[in-house]
Order: sequence, then C-alpha cells, then structure tokens
Amino acid sequence: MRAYWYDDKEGDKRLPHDSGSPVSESYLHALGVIYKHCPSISAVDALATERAYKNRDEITVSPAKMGAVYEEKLRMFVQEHLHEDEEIRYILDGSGYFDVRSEGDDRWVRIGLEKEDLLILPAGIWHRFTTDEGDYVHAMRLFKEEPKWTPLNREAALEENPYRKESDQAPLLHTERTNSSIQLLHIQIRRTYRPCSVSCRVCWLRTSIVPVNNDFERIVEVVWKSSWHDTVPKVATCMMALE
Ligand code: KMT
Repeated sequence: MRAYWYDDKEGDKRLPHDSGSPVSESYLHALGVIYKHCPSISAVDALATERAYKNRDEITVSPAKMGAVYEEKLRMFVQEHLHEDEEIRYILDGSGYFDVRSEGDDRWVRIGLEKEDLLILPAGIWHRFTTDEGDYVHAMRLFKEEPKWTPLNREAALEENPYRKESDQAPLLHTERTNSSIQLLHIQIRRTYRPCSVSCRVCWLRTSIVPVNNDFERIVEVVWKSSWHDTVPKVATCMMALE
C-alpha cells in the first residue's frame, strides 16, 4: 500500500497522479480508513468475523474478463460516490487505486493497493476506484449486509444523507487520562439521536456511553480502557439509535 496526495492534474485516472507528498497511515485512520496487510485469507476471515460481515464476492476488473463492459464499469467505479455501509476490499491479485476525500479541504488522497492489501472504508466517505496502468485487479468484496454495490454519486443534497453526516459526527473534544488504564473521552453529539455506544475506528472496539446531565445531545463521557490501544484513539465513531 502506498498513500499520497493526488496531483489533481487532468488526464487518465489510471496514471499514478502522484503529487510527491506521502500520506501516513495515521492520517488515513483519522479519516476512518483502515489499511491491513493480509498475507492469508484466514486473516481476512478473522477480520470479517470481528466486524460482523455477512457476505462477500469476488470481482475481476479487466478488459480480458469484462470485455466491452470494462470501460463502462470503470466509469461507474471512478465516479465519486459514497456507500451507506462500511466496505472491505481485499486484493487477491493485480492492483488499483482507491481515492478518498480528505475532511475539511476535500482533497483526494490516493491509496495504491496491490496483492494481499486490504482496505476498510467507512460508510459515508466520498471515494472512487480505478484500475492502474496494468488494467487488472482481482478483488474480494466484503459486505456487511446484502452483497450489493450501491453507489450514491456525489451531489450537494447527499451532504444531508445520515450516513454522510455520521462519518464526521462525533468529534473528540477533549480526552483526559484519569489513571494508567482509564481514559475519559468527551464527545460532542450534534444530532437528535440517542447515542448508545461509541467505537474506535481503528480497532472497532466498542463501549457504551454514559450521558452527562442526562442530556444526550451535549457531551458524553466514555470510559475507554487505554490498554486497548497504546495511544488514545483520535477518532471515534458514535453508533446511533433513533429514539
Ligand atoms: C468499489 O467499491 O468502488 C469497488 O468495489 C470497485 C471494485 S473492487 C476493486
């Protein structure tokens, strides 16, 4: 895997478009994007079980496999879109690029993947996919629910989509170490949902949250065992339930 800022130059997106500025894995984490090198399918299976994935399929994106449909499929994949489910892609062979939008300044981060690379994209993140100059990727697609690929192409109205809003819904305001094993996270809940638990986007460990002053829409305190991580997670995702 190699991640870097896309150069934004016109032209075939299958070219590297490498601006020369690398992007770190911890920046990807901050966007909710997780990379793992998985040398075996059993490592993928373990991850799928841990994150409660129910379905999977395989796809080969190449002119040899898809024939005339190849260009059309590529046009769909490369159109900027989001999904309402988290998705996992595992590269079985070949290579390709996932581009994800940065938070705030809306720039493209390019993530080059090759064989044995696995990527987890959170629900609601703007992204796109293209093959590279090799024009060949064989990937496993893992789905939390139905084995379907439903892109919601970018348009202004989709900023109101609940999955889009949730993707940056729970900014950490403040963290506080109370002793060596307990961490308090103060999280701002901005919407009128009843928060029920909070998950670390890096390892997906989840803990329930306790509202402060019985006010679900303000600040919640989370007791986070720092032994779960060497460092305090910088990004947490609130799992919401409608009241
Ligand atoms: C996606 O989500 O854009 C895809 O599934 C593309 C094909 S998988 C390499």
